[in-house]
Amino acid sequence: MVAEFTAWVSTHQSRFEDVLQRLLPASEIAPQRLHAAMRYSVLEGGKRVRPLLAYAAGELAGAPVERTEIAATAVELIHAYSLVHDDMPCMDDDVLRRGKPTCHVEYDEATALLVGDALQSLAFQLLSEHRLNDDVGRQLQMVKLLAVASGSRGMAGGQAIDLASVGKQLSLPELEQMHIHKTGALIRAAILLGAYCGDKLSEAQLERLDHFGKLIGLAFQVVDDVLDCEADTATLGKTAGKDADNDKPTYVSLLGLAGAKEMAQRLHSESMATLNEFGESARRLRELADFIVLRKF
Ligand code: GRG
Repeated sequence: MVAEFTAWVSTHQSRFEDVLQRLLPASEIAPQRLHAAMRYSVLEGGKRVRPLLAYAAGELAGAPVERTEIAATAVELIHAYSLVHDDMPCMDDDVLRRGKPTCHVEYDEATALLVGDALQSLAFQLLSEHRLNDDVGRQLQMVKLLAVASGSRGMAGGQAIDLASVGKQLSLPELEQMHIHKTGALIRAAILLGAYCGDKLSEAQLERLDHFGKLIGLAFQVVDDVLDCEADTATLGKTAGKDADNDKPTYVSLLGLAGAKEMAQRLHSESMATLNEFGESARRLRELADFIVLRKF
């Protein structure tokens, strides 16, 4: 990574951590145990890829950073809720997440369920109580966008397909549909929500940005599948090799390791092409796309 990009990432990650600290309910406030578990599940962990994408898209769209980071927080809270629920015994049944015991292990199952519920509600509370765009219609559109991206036609729907596909052989288009929803929808939403906090982009440019989000969201998942095979548990901070153990269809099981890596490269190139017209102003998005494809964790 270029030193200047690394500095941008650290600055924004640390700024974002402060935002999360501030916006999450304090653990001294009742109900203390639930608030402590929410903070445990969100703070001090994770790459913060979605918030970084939102910051970068916000910069491209000329958005005030104070607005972008509220949208970024909403997306990250939905992401954190999905991880907490995904790790529960009724879903993936995992004990390790972000290098720590999963929420239901550290607390209990009922608390983990409530943590996910409360994080999801907080995400929408933030999107509706902070001014994110001077145009109220645009702001309403943002609320709907996150609702659709995380609901049955987005992430939760993708998870339902995932659960139903265990032990089955999916075709490439079926696998793609699953991941466009399960992983891609939220990544795509992070980029658009960041951009919607600004006013500099035309509708055609927003559409191109959305297409970038779709491609890089899928690339993220392909790389995730590769890492699940190649990386170790300590590096990932979550249990490696789970997909094969659970007999889940993945890009690696369908295309082989080399084929999956090739696909990630192809999606990366296609995503870069969508940014051509933005020139230098899309540099951060390009760098984040590189990171997504080259990451080792
Ligand atoms: C429970 C409704 C519901 C949905 C769960 C996102 C998801 C759907 C499940 C998570 C399981 C998983 C491994 C998904 C694949 C890709 C993914 C979202 C990985 C985790 O995201 P990262 O790598 O995690 O950005 P960090 O910890 O860095 O934030």
